[in-house]
This record gives sequence, C-alpha cells and structure tokens, in this order.
Amino acid sequence: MNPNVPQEVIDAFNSYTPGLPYHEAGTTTVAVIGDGLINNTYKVTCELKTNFLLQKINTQVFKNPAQVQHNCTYLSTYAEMEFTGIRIPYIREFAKEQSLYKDKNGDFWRAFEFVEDGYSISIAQNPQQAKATAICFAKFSAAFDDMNVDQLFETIPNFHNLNYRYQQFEDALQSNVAERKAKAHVITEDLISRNKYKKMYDEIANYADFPQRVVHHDAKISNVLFSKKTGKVICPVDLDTTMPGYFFSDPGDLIRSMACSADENSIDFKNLHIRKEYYQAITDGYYAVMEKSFTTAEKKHFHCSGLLIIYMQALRFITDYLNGDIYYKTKYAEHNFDRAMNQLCLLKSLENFLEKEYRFSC
Ligand code: GN1
Ligand code: MG
Repeated sequence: MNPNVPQEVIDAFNSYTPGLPYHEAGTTTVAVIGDGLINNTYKVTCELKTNFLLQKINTQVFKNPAQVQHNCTYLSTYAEMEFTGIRIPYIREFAKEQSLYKDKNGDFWRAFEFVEDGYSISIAQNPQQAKATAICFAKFSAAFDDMNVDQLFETIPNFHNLNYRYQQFEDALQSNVAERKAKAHVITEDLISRNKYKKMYDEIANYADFPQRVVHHDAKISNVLFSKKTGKVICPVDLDTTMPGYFFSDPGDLIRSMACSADENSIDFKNLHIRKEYYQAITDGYYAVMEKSFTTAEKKHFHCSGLLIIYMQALRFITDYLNGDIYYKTKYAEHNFDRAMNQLCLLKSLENFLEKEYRFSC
C-alpha cells in the first residue's frame, strides 16, 4: 500500500455504489500518476470493483475544497442534464451525494471514474493533436454559454487576474530577498518594462464587452484524455480551476503549453520559440468553435491571449522564486528562476512572431 494514501480513504470510496448493495472491493493497489504541480493523483486498482482515480486536494492552493467539489459537481450535472454533448469523468461518491472525503488527518480527498480507454500526453506530437486539444477546451467553454457563471465559486480568488499577479510580483520585490532579487534582476527588469500587458488586462476587466465565461484555467494537452482505441479526444480533466474568467485564459494557456518548441522546464533558452504551424492549429481550432460566442471586442483581442498568459506565468514563476519557492513544486534551487526565464524567452518569441505573421501587437 502506498504510505501516502491512508487505507480509510480507499475503504471509504470502495464502500458505496449508488443503487447497488455493498460488496467487497478485494485487493486494491495504489499507483502515483500525473505530473501536476499542485494536487497528488493516484490510480486505485480494485480486484472486484471498478478502478478509480483518487486525488488529495492541495489545501494550500485550494483553500476551500468544498467549493472545488461544488464546481465539479455542478458542471458535471449541467453537462449531462442540459445535453451539452460534452463528457466529464463521473464523480465517485463515498455516501449518497457525498464526494468530498475528509480523513482523520484533516486531508481532503475526492475520486473520479478511471477512464480506462483514456491516456494523456504531455507534449503535443503534431499540430493535429494541438488542434484537437484546442477544440476540446473551446467546446467545453461553449457548452456552458447559457449557464449563469455566478453558480460557480472562484476556487482560487484572482487566479488569472493579471493586476493581482503584478501586485504579488511587486510585493515580492519589496520583501527582504536580497540574493534572489539580485539574481532575478535580468528577468524582473524585462517584466517591468512590459507592464503594458497589465494595462491591457485592466481594460478587459473594466469593459462590459469582455463577459465572464466558464473557463477551465489550466488548458493544456496533459489535461485532456485521448482514446487508446481511436486516438481522438475523449474529454477535458482537472476541473479544479474551472470558474468564471475571461476569453484569453484558455487559448492563452494552450498557446503557452503547445505552441512552444520545448516545455516550461527547458533551459535551452536560446532555442525556445513559437512554432508557427502549432500556433495556427491552436488558434484556428479554438476560434472556429468560439466564434459564434465571442463578442466583437473578444475577436479583436483574440491574439492577445498568449501574450497575457505567458506574461502572467513568467510573473508567477519569478514571484515564487523571490518568495523562496513556496507555491510550485521545484526539483532544484533555481528551478523557478529557470521557468521564469523560459517564459520570458517564449514571450519575446511570441511578440516577434505576432508582429511578423499577423502585424499584431497588444
Ligand atoms: C499549475 O499543477 P498544474 O501543472 O496543473 C498551476 C497553473 C500553471 C501550471 C504551470 C492551481 O498547474 O496555473 O499554469 O502549474 N495551477 C495552479 O505549470 O496554480
Ligand atoms: Mg492543474
């Protein structure tokens, strides 16, 4: 048994099946899966019951797990009841209408159906896969076009609020971190000189033609399940940050994570660049689905998406570096510095790319 998962948690999620009498799960095994920076995720294999995906919610990040679970449940129910045509993995309950389990250490757990046909990819292997991923996230948002977004909690307040992220960055610069601040200077100066992106965000947040939508807020290829049978996209996963947000978040994260020539952990900074065919595949795919929903202002600013999100991610990584690595899991001392440098290089590449290919700048 994996020591990180208490037996009481496994037993709880194996104790109940809606509509069926209790039966034993038999031998269970637990394996760590996924590469998320926030929650811990496991596959639980059961001899006599269906397997499931188990997650311990990181309550440092998600301060109110009940709200996270409310959003997931609300979205799943809406997706099914309103015949939206999109699929979301079923939530596994441990008692009637109870799906958020608090163990005796005070940790929060929840479980989902394990989609046996599904597999995830961490890096898009071709533009077609990138396009399919973009379409999946666009269909996800579009499916909730008629839903009142106020039904969802803000599971991480100000999550993609660039103004707030900039403030956190400034606060970190003010705090007493002399050594790291000196090292970070090459990055922080460049980010400060680009604060036009913060101003752009302020316009978006203050102008009614940029409505709040249902936004996934972690749109990347590893948050999509592909089918082993068909190779096609089955559904998006990891809905913890799905909450009201603006048009740019999901296409921005898709560009950030898939149009780049190497991922956010690469330190081959010189060679980092935006790949044209991927950028086009992502933006074409996303836009084609959302065109009918987007306002004129959103359409006009669509290509700001990648710029805003990559800028925000660079701010978030360097802020965490300045704060002494308190948010993101890191593997070595300079990890957050390197990630911030990576994002800054990617941002510069995207700025040049958009100028050249689209004559576009924010
Ligand atoms: C975090 O844990 P993961 O990888 O799904 C973060 C995202 C960042 C991402 C950067 C709740 O997501 O916003 O873009 O790391 N999620 C949270 O890799 O902060
Ligand atoms: Mg995530």
